Amino acid sequence: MNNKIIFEKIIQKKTSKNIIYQDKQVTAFYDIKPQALVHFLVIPNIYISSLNEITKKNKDIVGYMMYIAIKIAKQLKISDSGYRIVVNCNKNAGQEIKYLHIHVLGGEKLNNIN
Ligand code: IU
Repeated sequence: MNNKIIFEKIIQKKTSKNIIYQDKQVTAFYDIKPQALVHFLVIPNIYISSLNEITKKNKDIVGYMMYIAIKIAKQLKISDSGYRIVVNCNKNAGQEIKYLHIHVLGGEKLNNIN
């Protein structure tokens, strides 16, 4: 099964029991291999392969994904202590899943990346 299909199955609630939030536009779920105490992903329900496929027409989904990511961070009570949002785009950034996703990491002190 390719990676795109795995994320589509998560949206259809056929594989993951880790869904945190879902509405008409986005789905959020806990990462299967967490890189921090709290690590979840937010994805659009409509397939977009990477940031490079964001256009004038579909750009609003990125803001909405961020909005939901922040809202969940607050609900999970990681917002006051702080969290990090990461979006990998293509191979130099290590994007493994060719389905646009926002990583949200927190719940503990994260290593500096810059
Ligand atoms: P990346 O930015 O494409 O490298 O991140 C992909 C993430 O998707 C990575 O952190 C995986 O652990 C995560 N993931 C998942 O949560 N559930 C899955 O079924 C698969 C990957 I495959």
